Amino acid sequence: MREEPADNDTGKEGDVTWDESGYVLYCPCMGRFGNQADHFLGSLAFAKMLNRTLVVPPWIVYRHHTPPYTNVHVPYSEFFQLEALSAYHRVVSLEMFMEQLAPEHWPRGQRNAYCFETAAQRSSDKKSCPMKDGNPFGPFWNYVGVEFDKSILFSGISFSTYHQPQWMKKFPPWEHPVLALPGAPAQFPVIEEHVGLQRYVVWSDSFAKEGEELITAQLPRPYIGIHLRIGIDWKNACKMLESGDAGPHFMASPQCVGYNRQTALPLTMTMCLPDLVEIRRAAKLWARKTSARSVYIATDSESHAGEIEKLFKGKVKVVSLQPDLAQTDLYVLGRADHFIGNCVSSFSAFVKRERDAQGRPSSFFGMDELGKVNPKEEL
Ligand code: GFB
Repeated sequence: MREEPADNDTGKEGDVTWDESGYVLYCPCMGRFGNQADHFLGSLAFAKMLNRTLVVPPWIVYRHHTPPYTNVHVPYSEFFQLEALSAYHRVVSLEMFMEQLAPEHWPRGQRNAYCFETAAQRSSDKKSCPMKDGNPFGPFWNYVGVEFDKSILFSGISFSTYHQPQWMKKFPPWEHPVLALPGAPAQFPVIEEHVGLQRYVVWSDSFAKEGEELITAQLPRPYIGIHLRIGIDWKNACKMLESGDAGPHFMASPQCVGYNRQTALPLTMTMCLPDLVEIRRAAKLWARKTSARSVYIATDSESHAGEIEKLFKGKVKVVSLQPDLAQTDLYVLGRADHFIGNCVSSFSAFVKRERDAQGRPSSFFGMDELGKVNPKEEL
């Protein structure tokens, strides 16, 4: 990973100038926040590898059960500092790119889409990139009023560093200034080499301020943060482990079983979908080890707050806010004195990477060696 400071700070929201080295533009069209964050890190590295400015997309938030009952596109800088990314590489927000650069440098009529030949096979003429087919693709490009004029197909290359020379040769910036892609030019989950890029993903001052106020008001330290990914979609996903087809690498699991398939630890059902026994065990263990005074439970469904409260016999405060913004949970989990995450979830992975970058300890359900606590042992 090359980490010299970027030479041209386009991360600041002000006037931006055109970068002759070109741009990478993509739709974060796979999965929800955690998936999008994994893809973002890989895309950042890809843009740096090609020495092109990364056009930072908004987060796509699926608000289909609560108002406004549609996709919401949240600019990156609502949650994170765009300028913090500039310490790694040149970036510009998609909104700024469209407002200040596209009218002159990427005008209507000259907007090329780039995609794999295999992706174009799905289109009716088999020659067009499926940039706007379906949700979230169509709404994403509509958000910035983009129609594509022409498709440029490629094959035999991947987004890895191995193919860097081919990308440079095939798509020189003077002929192809804006590489607009239907999806992230990155793998999921994020590859090991790019995990450390999380350090450039820094909470915005206003979001951090709100988060700190919440922690001060609600969570006496030390506190442990717990991520319960136990909702119905997750239960269905974890069922794939029962058949044994998934193997140790399943969604975000390389973060805990190891990135090398040959040496990866087994992935168990308890790691994917901890039951109440495991949740209680881990909560009790880590609360005791950290002398926790409170426990924060972030959840995609039920919080089990009552059961966890009982475990501590009223000696430890148990808080679950179920906030409107999932990022509030991410912030509070990130700041905990200890974090217990779900190894398979990319939502947990975001928290784990941030905590690693800041030297804070984490563990995963179903994994700690220390887990062999005598269940009769009281706090
Ligand atoms: O973040 P994410 O990609 O992580 O998607 P996974 C899970 C989403 O569920 C989050 C909500 O972005 C949140 O919107 N969610 C999960 C939570 N846990 C919590 C929580 O503790 N608090 C709050 N507030 N919200 C993948 C999906 O999820 O799971 C894929 O991205 C697919 O699309 C797969 O559905 C099965 O990696 O956990």
